[in-house]
Amino acid sequence: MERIEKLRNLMKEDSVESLLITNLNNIFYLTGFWGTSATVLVTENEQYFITDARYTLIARETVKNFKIIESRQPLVEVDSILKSENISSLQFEGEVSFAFYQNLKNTLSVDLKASSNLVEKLRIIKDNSEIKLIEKACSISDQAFIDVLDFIKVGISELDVANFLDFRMRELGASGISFETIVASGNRSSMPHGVASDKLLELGDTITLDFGCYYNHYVSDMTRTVFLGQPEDKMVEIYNTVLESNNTLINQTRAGLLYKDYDGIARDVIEQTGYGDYFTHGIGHGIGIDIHEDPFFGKTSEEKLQAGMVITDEPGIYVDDLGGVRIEDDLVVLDDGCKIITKAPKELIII
Ligand SMILES: [Mn+2]
Repeated sequence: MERIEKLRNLMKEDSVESLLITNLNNIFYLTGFWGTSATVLVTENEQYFITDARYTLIARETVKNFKIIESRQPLVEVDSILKSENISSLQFEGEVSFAFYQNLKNTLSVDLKASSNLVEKLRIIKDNSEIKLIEKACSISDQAFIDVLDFIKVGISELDVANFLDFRMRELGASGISFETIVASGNRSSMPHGVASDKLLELGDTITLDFGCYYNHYVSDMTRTVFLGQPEDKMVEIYNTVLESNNTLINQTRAGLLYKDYDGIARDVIEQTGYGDYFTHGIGHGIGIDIHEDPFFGKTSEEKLQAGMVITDEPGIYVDDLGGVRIEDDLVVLDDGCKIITKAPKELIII
């Protein structure tokens, strides 16, 4: 079924008379349009795509099955459509700014309804074409990781390493990086999200690399931790604990697993080794067009994994003044298990 028809079914279930979509990633998902100016309105019987003159030609080529309207005042167009279709209520997305909301209130005469994130609900389950793109993005990051191992050495900076990864991913076909590359070495590796700095790599450093790319608008997101020279025994213990946590979760991931158990399975492994207080973030998140998207795994959530979700498995242990380890894979949830789509090596690597 076409995405727009699935969306319309959700609208019916929720009694949403009309839906205004302004999030550009949601619009890309529904229409294939990529640009900075677009507004989508979905009513019971029709769907409208409003953009300005810069994008009209692109829209005519890309956006199929929508009525395309060229305008620099999309809400004025929305108002006239709602009036002509005798629509009395409109749902808009929850993330809009207060200024936009005021604009809605001032321009439209319909009841404004709170968002129920209907497009996000569709995006949570990936179809095969989406999974292929995410797999390709992952294969690019995998190769960049293999290649950066030959580049890392004492005396270069974290930024040098980040720049290498970023450029290498582009060379391998990525259109860009999916978030600011994290290279955290030595004591800085105890910062879960230490973005690359001008700190120089030293012998004995633990180095956490968290990075990803875009391929045809879909992301990869992976983390590996490597050691520059022989690590201390305690860091080896931490590494093996995180790896066991990551692998234990992979072995138990399948459709039907509760979100709270997705977090709990990985967390239990770390707690049993006594490092529970040092695993300070969530176990993972969905990926797709956004680097962080549904599902998110609350420690108490009774929701269940579904086949077709693409999620991260990223346990970590961070000890101040010592260092940190995180290992992150991307997984496709299947009915009877999961498929690991990040394939870069995870055994302890000493450079
Ligand atoms: Mn992640």
